[in-house]
Amino acid sequence: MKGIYIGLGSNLSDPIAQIDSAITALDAINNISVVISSSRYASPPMGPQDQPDYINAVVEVETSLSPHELLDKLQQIEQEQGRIRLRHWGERTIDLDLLVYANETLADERLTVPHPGVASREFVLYPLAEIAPNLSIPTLASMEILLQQCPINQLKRLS
Ligand code: A4P
Ligand code: MG
Repeated sequence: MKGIYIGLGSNLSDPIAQIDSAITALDAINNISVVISSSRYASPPMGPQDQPDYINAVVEVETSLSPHELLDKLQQIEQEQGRIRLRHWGERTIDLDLLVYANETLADERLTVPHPGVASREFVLYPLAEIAPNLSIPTLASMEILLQQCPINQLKRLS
């Protein structure tokens, strides 16, 4: 199935390389192929300001995996890349979010799809719109309206 979108974000340990290797790892998984990838985008952190700026991107994948099976794979990649080699264990170098899974909507203790941040986070919405300008996201307004309602703030598309 196509129409499945994954958001990637990193602000530690060479964020661009983290994004690139997560995309390579995704594509290398059986039953997942990356169809298209957005540009990389830079933005100041949402949340605590005493942390580095983020790099974000969105990819479309084609997969036969269910939403929960796909989340398992995303979390595996997070675990493989998710720790820098410092004492304080657990510093996250990559975040992988399942943004949209075709026309499905679901909400349980592990997974909410569409991801609740899609419409309000410019660093998710703008890269998504770059690769899927006409996407219709279940329960949400058209992409055109979503973009109008989401200020781009200091988001920068990297060349
Ligand atoms: N989960 C539920 N739904 C989903 C979904 N659709 N996709 C659950 C992925 N996971 C989903 O996630 C916590 C749990 O959410 C998972 O175990 C899964 O079962 P997490 O990523 O481990 O938790 P977190 O890092 O604490 O997430 P939190 O607090 O939601 O933070 P975010 O949303 O990950 O934000 N600023 C910029 N500019 N760019 C960024 O990318 N990212 C963050 C982290 C903060 N500021 C940022 C950015
Ligand atoms: Mg996450």
